[in-house]
Amino acid sequence: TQATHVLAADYGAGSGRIVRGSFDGNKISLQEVHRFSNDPVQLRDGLYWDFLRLFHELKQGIRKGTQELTQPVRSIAVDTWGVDYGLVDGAGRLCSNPRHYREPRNSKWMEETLRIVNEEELYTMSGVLPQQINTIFQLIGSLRENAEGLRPDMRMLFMPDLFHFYLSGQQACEYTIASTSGLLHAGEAQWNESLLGRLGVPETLLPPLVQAGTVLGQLTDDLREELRTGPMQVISVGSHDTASALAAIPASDPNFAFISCGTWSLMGVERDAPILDEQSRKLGFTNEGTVSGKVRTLKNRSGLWLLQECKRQWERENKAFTHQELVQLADTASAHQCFVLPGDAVYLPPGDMPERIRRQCRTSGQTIPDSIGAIVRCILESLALEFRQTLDELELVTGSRPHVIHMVGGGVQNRLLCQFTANATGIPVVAGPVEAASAGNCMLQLVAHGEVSSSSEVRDIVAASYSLETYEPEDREPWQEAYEIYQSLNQQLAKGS
Ligand code: LRH
Repeated sequence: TQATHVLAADYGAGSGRIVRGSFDGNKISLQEVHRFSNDPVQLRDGLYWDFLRLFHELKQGIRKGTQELTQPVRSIAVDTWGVDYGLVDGAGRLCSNPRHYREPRNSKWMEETLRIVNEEELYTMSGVLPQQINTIFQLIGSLRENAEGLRPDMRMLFMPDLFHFYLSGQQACEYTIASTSGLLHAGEAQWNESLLGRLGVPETLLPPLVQAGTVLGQLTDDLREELRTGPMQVISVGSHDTASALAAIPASDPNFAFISCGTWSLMGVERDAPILDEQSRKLGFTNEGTVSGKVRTLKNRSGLWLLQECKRQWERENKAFTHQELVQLADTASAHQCFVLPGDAVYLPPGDMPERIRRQCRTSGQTIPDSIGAIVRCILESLALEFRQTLDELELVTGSRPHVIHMVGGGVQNRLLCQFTANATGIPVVAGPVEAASAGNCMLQLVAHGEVSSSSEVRDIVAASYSLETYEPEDREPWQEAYEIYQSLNQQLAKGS
């Protein structure tokens, strides 16, 4: 049988990749055709994404991904990190490079917005936990500063929608990426007009919403000519990377929790309806959309970000290590010496992470990690303990304890983290696939082509296509003790802030 080929572009905050997915009717196989780093650029007035470079890389990926095939590539779809957007004018010109969610000014705009609509109300209206990175706060900032000079012909396009626009000429806003914004009605694919009205956001800014799996159009003639490719559809899949990753979770037991672990760690469960009560807000849960129009209730926390930033800092100090080397150093370091709170706001901006970690250990009266291995171990153990805490809290807000944790994303390559997570939570961790977002992206395109019928078939195909590894819990007692220390650290730091 002949395979169906599709291209998936998956942009993370740290790196991007273009893969070609080939489906033989039973299994999907992914081939990475292009990979690149994603380097935000600090200008005098703020932190930006380099959209032009990112679009250039997409073109290179299309060029490489369509070469030497007997069967043409049928379609392409883009998924990206959440919350960020660009503005385009009526002539389709990009008004400025999109801003980066790590921009410190966002905390000011969050405060300003919460003076108009308070935290409780915003949460129940939108289902999205107020966090300074959210689109809504960034948008209020850009409207108030009016740096781009707002005009009635302008449209706001989330990052994946922006790529899709320059690929196909079509403007649309896909539900899962819009669900990270705080601008929708909780759990629904509908702009929240009353909220927009109160905040003074013109409705003309927002493009029409579409569901994941919508064929937007064709690759433009200009691009086909430039890249020397045949016709190719442009499809909106779960264009939020976390939505695509969740679509590809190879779960057979419906009572599962997921951790999508990359720069961020997103941990939660899939549900029919959002959870909007005070307890879930106070515990820090948010509700975002899934590719089947449902909801995932999850915590959006720092993931490998701390480790990535430490690695960068050590490189600046001429101590370059690969991720695998860092994990080996951590493996031989002593266990349970000190912990940090990876989700603490001090870790949000880029910078000297080892110093911030040492400082948090020092101020909380713990052993100060004095070697690279000790710092990496501290990060990995702390992440696992954070997962344990999130699991307990998920049980509180949903009333049921998951039987298994499915972990996907780059974090899966970190075997120590997978094992620590099983140990800390006391339930098995099924690890893989690493490239879940790309796999979910490809699978949704196949659904749009009618080659795969349902989201459960998507999961079965992913399960059949990858060899997954299960980590059983070990060393329960020391991990329980560590968890108690972690919890008191949490209380101590909550009091201090
Ligand atoms: C992960 C992610 C996450 C958040 C963050 C901004 O890549 O998409 O779900 O939205 O980026």
